[in-house]
Amino acid sequence: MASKQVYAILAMMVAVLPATTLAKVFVVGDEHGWTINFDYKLWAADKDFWVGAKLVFHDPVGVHSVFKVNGTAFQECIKPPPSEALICGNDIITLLTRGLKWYFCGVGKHSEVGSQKLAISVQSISRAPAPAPSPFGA
Ligand SMILES: *[C@@H]1O[C@H](CO)[C@@H](O)[C@H](O)[C@H]1NC(C)=O
Ligand SMILES: [Cu+2]
Repeated sequence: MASKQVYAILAMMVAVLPATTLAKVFVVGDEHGWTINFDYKLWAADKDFWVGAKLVFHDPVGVHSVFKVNGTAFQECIKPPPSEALICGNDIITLLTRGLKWYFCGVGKHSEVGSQKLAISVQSISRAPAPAPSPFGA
């Protein structure tokens, strides 16, 4: 029966989920990339960031940049020295520790006016539930 197949497929998907959430690579902004006038708060809202996951910023050199900053600098868009910017065009950041992380673009007023800023909360892997029965409990 068709419904049995559907259940079988659903069961497989649930079984695969925990493994895929662990070493995940997030392309920030997905196909929009790292740019102005995109809602990164909304983008981050439905995602779980675990220690070990990677963030990829598609930040064209000379157009955008990435700064990792503290919460105060994030709120007030205080730019660190330019030497601290990540400007390789395809910056990959591995999330090494749990806690809140803040990033913004230091070019022009992209952070202040263009809302080009990303705040995420990284969770520790040791707190991840065991592979069964459901990754959505906590
Ligand atoms: C946050 O970052 C800003 C800009 O780099 C710096 O001036 C400030 O001292 C930092 N605040 C804390 C609490 O580290
Ligand atoms: Cu920018």
